[in-house]
Amino acid sequence: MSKKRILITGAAGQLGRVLTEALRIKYGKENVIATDINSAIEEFGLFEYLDILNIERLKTLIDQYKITEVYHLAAILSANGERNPAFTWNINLNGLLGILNLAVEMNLEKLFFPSTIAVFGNTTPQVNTAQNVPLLPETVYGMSKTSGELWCNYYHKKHGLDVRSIRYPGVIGWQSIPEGGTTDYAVEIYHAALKDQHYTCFLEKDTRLPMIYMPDVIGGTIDLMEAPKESISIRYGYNLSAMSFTPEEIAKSIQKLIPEFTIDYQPDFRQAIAASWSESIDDSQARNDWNWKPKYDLDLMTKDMIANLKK
Ligand code: AKB
Repeated sequence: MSKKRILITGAAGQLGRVLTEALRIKYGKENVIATDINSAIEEFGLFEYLDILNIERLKTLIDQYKITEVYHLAAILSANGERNPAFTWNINLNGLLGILNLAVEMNLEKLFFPSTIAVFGNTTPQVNTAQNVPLLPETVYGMSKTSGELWCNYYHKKHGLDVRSIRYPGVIGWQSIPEGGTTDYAVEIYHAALKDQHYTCFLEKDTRLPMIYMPDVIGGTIDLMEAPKESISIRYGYNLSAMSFTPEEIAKSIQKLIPEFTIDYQPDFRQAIAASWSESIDDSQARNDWNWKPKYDLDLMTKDMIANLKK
């Protein structure tokens, strides 16, 4: 096996920034190349401008840096996706197809594809959603990720590609404010609690969604990528679960530390998106296959978020 050299697409995004740093700590700064169309992260280490639809450029970078693994994070999320469906489909699905082809052509050792709870839809059982359920997503983002999962599975079966994937819940972290997602409220709320002691939520107070704290996402993603090939039984997206809560419950968790914090609710178009997703997830397959186990629950996360944001 050749030396591990990683390329990350979408590295300037909410997850990309933190994952890039974690991979650099684990595998060495010189072995992790961050790419994005946003150059905000170029000061932190090896960075290359990359539009993921420019496959020739990606091919050059893989060749130049002798890349062995790609984490393909670049994507347009659920809420922004609804504003421009055709563009979203092009970035999310054609971007992935280009990378899947290159991965086979250039003999990449591994590919990571982030999927999402947005693959679930109104026909999916919403409580303790099992791994294999009807998928009829309501958003173009969900459609692109559902199709992406199928393509990953196909490339594994047809070409033996070692592609691995997780259906991420809403990701919460203090490092940046996410853009264009439906679960973004659960990050915005902490910033607002510290700045204004008030937050106006764009979801209804009782909308329960699966969520996960950043250290668990990073740990889980790296654990999946490090797991022995034989233990990976799913080549589309692994269900992953850490916690589930409503806007009212996260507000109460914040009030334990900031008693003056208040919240009100002005649901917008994102409410219908959230209502089509699962409330909670059965992730027993991930737990059995590669020992997935989250460390953070809601109150532990709130404590850590507030402590870090105060810094
Ligand atoms: C979004 O809200 O669109 C994302 C997701 C759940 O994939 N955070």
